[in-house]
Amino acid sequence: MRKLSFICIMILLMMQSLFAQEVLVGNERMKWWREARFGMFIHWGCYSQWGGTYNGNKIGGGGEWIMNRGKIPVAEYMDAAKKFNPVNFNANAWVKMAKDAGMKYIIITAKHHDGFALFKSKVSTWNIVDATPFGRDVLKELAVACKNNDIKLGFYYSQAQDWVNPGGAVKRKLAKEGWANPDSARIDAYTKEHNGHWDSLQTSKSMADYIDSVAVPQVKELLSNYGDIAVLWWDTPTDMTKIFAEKLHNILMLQPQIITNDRLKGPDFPGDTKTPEQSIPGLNEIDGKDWETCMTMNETWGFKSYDNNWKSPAVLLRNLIDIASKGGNYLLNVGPDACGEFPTESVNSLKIIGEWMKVNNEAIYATKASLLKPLEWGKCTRKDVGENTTLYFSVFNWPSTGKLSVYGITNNVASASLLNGNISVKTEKRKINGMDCLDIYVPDKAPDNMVSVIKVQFNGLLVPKESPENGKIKSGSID
Ligand code: JFZ
Repeated sequence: MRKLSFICIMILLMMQSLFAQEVLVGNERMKWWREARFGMFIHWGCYSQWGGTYNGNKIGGGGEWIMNRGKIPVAEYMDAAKKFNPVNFNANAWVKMAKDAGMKYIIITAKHHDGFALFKSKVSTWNIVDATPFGRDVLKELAVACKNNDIKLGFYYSQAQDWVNPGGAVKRKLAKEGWANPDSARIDAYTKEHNGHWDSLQTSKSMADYIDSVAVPQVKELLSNYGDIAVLWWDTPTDMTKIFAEKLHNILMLQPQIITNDRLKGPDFPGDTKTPEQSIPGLNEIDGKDWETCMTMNETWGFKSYDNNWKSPAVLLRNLIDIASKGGNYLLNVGPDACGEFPTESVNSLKIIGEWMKVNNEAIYATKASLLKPLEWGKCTRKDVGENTTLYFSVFNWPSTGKLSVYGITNNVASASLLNGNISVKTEKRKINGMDCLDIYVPDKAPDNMVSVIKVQFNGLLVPKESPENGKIKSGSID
């Protein structure tokens, strides 16, 4: 009996250490990603040349969905690629814009739902080298430029939906756009009959054929021919089966350090990161898993010539800080045009964010969620340095009273300064109704016009008296 329990304990201990090793490997793999906090998403393909317009009609939805939304026949869509010639494409210029904005990685659509590969592929001629006059492997050039600039490169790959390579999945629900007389009964009947497809070429093979002859070999090409790949960003699991997902997932072994997201199939393939889209989770939604919010600068991922609903640089910057304050990453999208250039508004926003980052990036990189309750005047990120905590207060609404108050911190302050200009500021601790309050005295005028950061170094590790979960810390507020 004693022998048996000894064996049981040994087995348990072994399992525990195996598990610990696994977690350690995961943490090691995620390290750069967790420190990066800011990346660039690029949606680019032959859909970019349509710019959101088909036969003179403005087509709804993202520019990259035009083939589906417009029900463009496969042959017609492929024919148009013979004019796709983005002669102004310059990998170094793109990478430099990302780097100058303070971004640490780039994820580009290696293949979106229209099946068009931005790389030379041996298994489908529907790729930028074989199907366009441009004839250059864009991913090759980007891989070199990223390597030279110390930027990580990741690939978005639409593993299931493929509207051109036969057998690829097509989202079932049909949208009204592209129909001469949109009538929901007719659309429903058509959807039922055609299962979402609009061209017989799409159904000329089975999805299993497509997975084996296109998706699997292309992912192998992507993970073999472009050096170290940081991220494989799957998208839309339409009609994925467990077998399809396993085949694709297994290829990731080619790049043991690779990070993947949660869009391969569903909950049984969670990947490493959650992918909230176009939204920033609330504090109560953060569950300890790594997450990355992807977001457009206007309202489309792929280029649309007439989408002018641009978020301001200040909104984009505040999103980045909000996300960092909750422990996530910001994957901010650019949709280059048919010439291979970023829209002017995107270039401008990236530049402005980059200027801010030059001064204030230590409030972003390698920071963690602050654990403080929401502040009324800004956001807070945190770094634990050895045995001490540093907090970075990003002030969105500069106080007219010359003072910012933060509640619930008992630690003494070692130093406090504005990041911009490294100017020391005075702080004072007091009790208000039995609650610890830290007052930070700031100049009348904010040093930055969008967001100013105050860095406060504390003695000891900061443990808020009450955690945000039990909701007892009073919000920081301007007194
Ligand atoms: C997908 C794509 O269809 C789209 O074109 C773009 O690439 C985007 C980043 O990802 O769109 C989605 C995917 C998932 C959700 C919404 C849109 N979702 O889970 O709500």
